[in-house]
Amino acid sequence: MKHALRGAIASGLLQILLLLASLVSASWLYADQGDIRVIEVKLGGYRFMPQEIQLVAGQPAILRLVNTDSITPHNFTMIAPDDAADINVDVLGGESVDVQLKPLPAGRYSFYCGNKLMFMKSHREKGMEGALVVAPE
Ligand SMILES: [Cu+2]
Repeated sequence: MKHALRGAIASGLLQILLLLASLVSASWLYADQGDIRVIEVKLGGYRFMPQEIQLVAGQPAILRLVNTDSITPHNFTMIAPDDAADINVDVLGGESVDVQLKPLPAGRYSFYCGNKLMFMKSHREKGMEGALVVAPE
């Protein structure tokens, strides 16, 4: 009886371990297949770092927006030729947000922080702007 119970617990544990192992290997496979470049952009001190982001037309990319200020909320706004590719994302202090970039035609696209406190200069006026430079394929 005791042995049977122990056996049942052991096989239950084994099943859980196998399930975990399959989940882990599935996520590894996924990471292997995804060939998406992740570009980290820091938002802090009224600056973007880097201020210029280089891309190649048609290559998928993810922008990882990291707000390095602990309290000040920032924002990433970019107007694209195609409205569907526009970006307008808020990033709270200390947080980070991933944005999937839609494919863009070659060109230079300005981006900026759209935040502004009443009676104060906008973050953009304080220098919080940059450019996404998309090279032809
Ligand atoms: Cu800002």
